[in-house]
Amino acid sequence: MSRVSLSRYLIEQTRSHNTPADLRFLIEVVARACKEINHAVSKGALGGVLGSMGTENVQGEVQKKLDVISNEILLEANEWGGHLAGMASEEMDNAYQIPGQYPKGAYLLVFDPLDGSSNIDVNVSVGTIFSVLRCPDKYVEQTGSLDEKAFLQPGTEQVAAGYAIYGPQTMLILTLGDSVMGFTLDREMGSFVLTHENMKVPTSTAEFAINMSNQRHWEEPVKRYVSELLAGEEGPLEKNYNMRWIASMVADVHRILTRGGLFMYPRDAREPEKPGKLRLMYEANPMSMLIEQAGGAATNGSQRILDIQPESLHQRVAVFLGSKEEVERVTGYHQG
Ligand code: AHM
Ligand code: MG
Repeated sequence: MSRVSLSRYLIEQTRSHNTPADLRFLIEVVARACKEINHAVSKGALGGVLGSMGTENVQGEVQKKLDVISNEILLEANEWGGHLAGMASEEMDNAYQIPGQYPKGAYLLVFDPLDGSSNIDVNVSVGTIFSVLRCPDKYVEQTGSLDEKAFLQPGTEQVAAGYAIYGPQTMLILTLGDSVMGFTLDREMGSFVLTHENMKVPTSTAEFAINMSNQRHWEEPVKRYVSELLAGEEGPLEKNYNMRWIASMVADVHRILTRGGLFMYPRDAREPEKPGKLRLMYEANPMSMLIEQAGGAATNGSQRILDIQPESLHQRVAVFLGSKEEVERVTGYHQG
């Protein structure tokens, strides 16, 4: 059987599902940038890319050299093609304006250039998460700067979302809104090949992921739920559960897309003014779209993540996502 490359898949989507040509081009450019990031990540110490920059991003987190390199790769790859009205990144304080000499397009690209970067120096999987929105007409300006409000759209408005995972295999996982497809990078040929068609999250699971060291800071519903998971067969759920925590959201979500599971990053009492650690626009929305497209669910404990109206670019959110039965159970505990 002939191999289906990402390019061929996208062209077929353009024909059969009327995927616009400029969206196809956008995904191709993002995929190319991910190959470049993969190259930089895989060089490790040989490329002199490990360690920190000695700077902090807008959230006050230490920036790794590879955070900054990955951000630049994505900006440079995407700024000139005429498919974007603007970009926003976890690593930049403000939205990125398309430089005046380049044409502007219909889409907005939002990304976490290197998620899980605290894992880089210890050689554990990291990844790039991205989300594509349409730029509302009223914000499309051919001159002048793009208003950041253009980005503040609920996750239901995403036209595409995905991530690249840089691990034992490098993969690109993509949804254009009606299924989830997984492509594996053929390192010799330099192309992404469709290897995981129509990825699905099983409805039930016996595996969960949470940073247990924060237990004492969690809210009551999460404390109750996790204590029931830990109680196993003898507890109210009458089932033994297994736990995994990679501390790279891409890697934890990838496991869930492969064999099911529940991922949780609840809000907690350490920083009460912040509703969780993860970012709505760069992490939660794209991952929630993928998980829902694969038959799973994603909430913040009280509502569907994709329905949340963002108020700011770097907004945080609590995240419960994965196999439907468990997401519904933990969400239910928040309700009563
Ligand atoms: P980052 O975008 O700065 O890498 O932070 C996000 C990461 C997620 O990949 C992961 O799920 C989480 O932070 C891990 O947090 P913790 O270190 O609290 O376990
Ligand atoms: Mg991140």
